[in-house]
Amino acid sequence: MAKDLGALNLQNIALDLHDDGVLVATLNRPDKRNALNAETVEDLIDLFVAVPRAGVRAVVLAGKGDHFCAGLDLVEHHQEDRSPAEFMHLCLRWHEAFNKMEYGGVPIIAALQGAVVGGGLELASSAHIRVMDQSTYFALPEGTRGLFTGGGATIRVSQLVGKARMIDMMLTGRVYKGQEAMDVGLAQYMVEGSCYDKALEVARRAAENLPLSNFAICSAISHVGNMSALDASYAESVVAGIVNTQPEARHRLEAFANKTAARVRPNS
Ligand code: 1HE
Repeated sequence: MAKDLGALNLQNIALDLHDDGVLVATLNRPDKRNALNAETVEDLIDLFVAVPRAGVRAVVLAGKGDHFCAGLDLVEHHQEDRSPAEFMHLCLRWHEAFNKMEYGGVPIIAALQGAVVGGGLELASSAHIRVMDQSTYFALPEGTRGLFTGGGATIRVSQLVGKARMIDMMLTGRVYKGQEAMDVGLAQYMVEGSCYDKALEVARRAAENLPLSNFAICSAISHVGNMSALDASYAESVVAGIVNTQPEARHRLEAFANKTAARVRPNS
């Protein structure tokens, strides 16, 4: 385990760092359907603060058991009987974790089986790529539970599916699964077999890219999306200036010029 990761004291996330630099991070509360209690949110912050500095080349974010994540720990929330200020501060911790993921510069591939609901969908939408299988289903049941989203769904889920679909999901409890979930943009891959195996394959492929290219892909696109077109074109130029002149890319360009590099083909 890389030094920064080995020092972590995570309570509810299991880590497995592969030789190729792919880190598998698994939510590890299957008895509670991986519901996000306050402790797990702190784990996510600690983990994704460490990941960009630990030499990790890509992350598979998985959930142990039949369900990826059941969202906010409703039992803890009920028992804590939080004040508005307390819950606001808790939501800010969720945002801290999810922003670290989205803007951290290391590709995160979510393997989504079973329920991906409420805050579980907010977590999944903070990853860069989502992989579903035949068991996966997505929902935002907050409306039916007398709640509202607090972990970034208004930002990320509405970006994925559009405002009108998100409002429908929240007003009616509508569930998306199968091809329809793919069609509305909730996932990029759907497999017959294990979403975990496919997520690992995708992560391994991403890990072959140069880290600086992945850093730009997994941070600049999100930052640029928050800017005016004028500032975005400036920022993109600055990022391209750094990434597209990196010495580590020279041999890849040379291989193309030599005609030894793979060409982009319809089946590649
Ligand atoms: C939980 C939670 C949870 C399960 N918080 N403990 N999220 C929801 O509204 C989803 C709520 N959960 C469910 O609808 C179902 O549990 C599942 C569809 C995910 C799974 O069903 P099932 O039949 O496999 O499990 P179960 O019998 O319902 O639950 C098993 C255990 O997990 C049980 O605990 P036990 O100690 O009684 O065995 C459940 O209490 C526990 N569990 N889900 C706490 N969510 C920042 S704002 C975000 C807003 C939200 O995310 S709203 C939450 C939306």
